Amino acid sequence: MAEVPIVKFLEDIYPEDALSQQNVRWDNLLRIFKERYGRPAEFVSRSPGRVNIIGEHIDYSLYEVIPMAVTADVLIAFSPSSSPSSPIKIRLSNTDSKKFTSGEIEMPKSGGVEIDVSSHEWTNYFKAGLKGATGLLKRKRGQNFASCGMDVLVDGTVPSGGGLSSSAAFVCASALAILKANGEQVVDKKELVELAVVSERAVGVNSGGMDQAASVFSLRGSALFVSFVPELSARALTFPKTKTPLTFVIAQSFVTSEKKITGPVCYNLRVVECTLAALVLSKIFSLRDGLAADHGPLGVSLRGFQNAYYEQEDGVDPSSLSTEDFQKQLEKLVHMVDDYLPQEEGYDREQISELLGMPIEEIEEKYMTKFPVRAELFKLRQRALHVYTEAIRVLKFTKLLDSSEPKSDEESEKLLQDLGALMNSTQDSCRDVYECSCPELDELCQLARGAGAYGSRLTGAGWGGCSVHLVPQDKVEAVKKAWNENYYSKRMGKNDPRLSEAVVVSKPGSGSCLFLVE
Ligand code: NG1
Ligand code: MG
Repeated sequence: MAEVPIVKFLEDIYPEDALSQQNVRWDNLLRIFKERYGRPAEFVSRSPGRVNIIGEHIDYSLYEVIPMAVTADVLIAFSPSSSPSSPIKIRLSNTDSKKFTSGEIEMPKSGGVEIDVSSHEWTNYFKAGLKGATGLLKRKRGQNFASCGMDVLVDGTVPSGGGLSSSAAFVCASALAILKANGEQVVDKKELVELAVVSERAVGVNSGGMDQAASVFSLRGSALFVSFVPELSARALTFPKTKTPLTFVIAQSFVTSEKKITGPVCYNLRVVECTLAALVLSKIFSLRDGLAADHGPLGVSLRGFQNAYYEQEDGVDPSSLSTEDFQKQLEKLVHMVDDYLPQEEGYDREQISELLGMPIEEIEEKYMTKFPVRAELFKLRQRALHVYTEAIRVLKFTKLLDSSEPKSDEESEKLLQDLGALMNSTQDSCRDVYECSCPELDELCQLARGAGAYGSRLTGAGWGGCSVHLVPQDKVEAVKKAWNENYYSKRMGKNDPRLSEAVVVSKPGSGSCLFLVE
């Protein structure tokens, strides 16, 4: 069991070059807490944002992904209330009180946190964490459990709507704060991730578990290989030493990703399309027992289809599969999708109903009600093709990172090129097959490659937000220059404050922790 660490020094959280800035920030946080609430904060919970290196839009199909935490994070300073009150009160404010207005959450002793998803309030993410943590404590301590009241001050440096998962960082830090305030001595990382995934779904996006896993599990200096089957787990992936050190550069497109909208570009629609693709495939191949329920967001997944199909056809036990055989299975699945889901233009509700032998109403009720989607056509072919090919790319990427250290300059160069090529293919697939890029992200990638990046792609949900680039250290300046001259300067004024956070050279950061204020 891996526990969320309790730390006493900022050195345990941040890289050396970030320390002086972080010291100022933390002092500020603790000072404002005291000013606002008239008493000191007892703890700070912290959870970082993440960048996804490879494995895009496949976490909710239960395929492995490789994200890493960034230094930017959400801090929550808090102190539990000393005396019980009825109703229970949580006072909530943000260090940036102009942008985020303070609020108060009142809960009856019987529990029950109301979240008005339509309001898009920043406090919803705190409520989501509160709901999840309360649920966990009810299971552990009995249904009568009610959270204590508390004072809370939030400070976030992860840009919101920017593809670095500010939402997951906020939900994880909130849940962690609630657990600690209510006296949990140790917090299990896996439990925290699992509850944060479910919690975040309560605020309107039917997400996979990558962001929360990256935020909680990440270890400084390495990327994270996250698996969702047979159960959630994560291991550190270290980067090989290459001649020119491997650097990941993150560039903002400053296009806000509106992934919650219900139009054809919406995230939830992709989840529906992948789920329907899995169901249709399992019908086509007459899976004996249908498609078994798994922990995909809508109950069944493309990974579930893979396992069930090979179990039925070849009697293969998925848990004892070698990586090579796993890859072969995926390659065959790509051909199967190509043959059996031929319709480029998509499938309408009637066709899907016919293929599944299920009335349209039932399909809508089961898969399109909790998170409504608005679409005439469902592109089952393209979505399944992206998922299976992306799962292969993740396998290949992992193999490269796991391989032995390059022994010569040529080997080192080849390794970087191979890693970059996989990232570039992901971008192509996201743009053309999964349709989750946008012209601005495509342009940032083009410019970076032209200036020496090995690989460039969008990161996160896409449709805006951030891009990530594998750049040799000696080309970082050239890449930045290309963006400044051809992208940023054309879109924003020289003095636009956002420019200071447009490009970040990111080192893999550490995951969630609790800080004891002394
Ligand atoms: P963003 O929008 O970048 O936080 C989303 C999902 C992830 C994953 C990626 C695409 C949420 C909270 N997260 O990330 O689970 O599916 O898109 O790979 O919605
Ligand atoms: Mg998010």
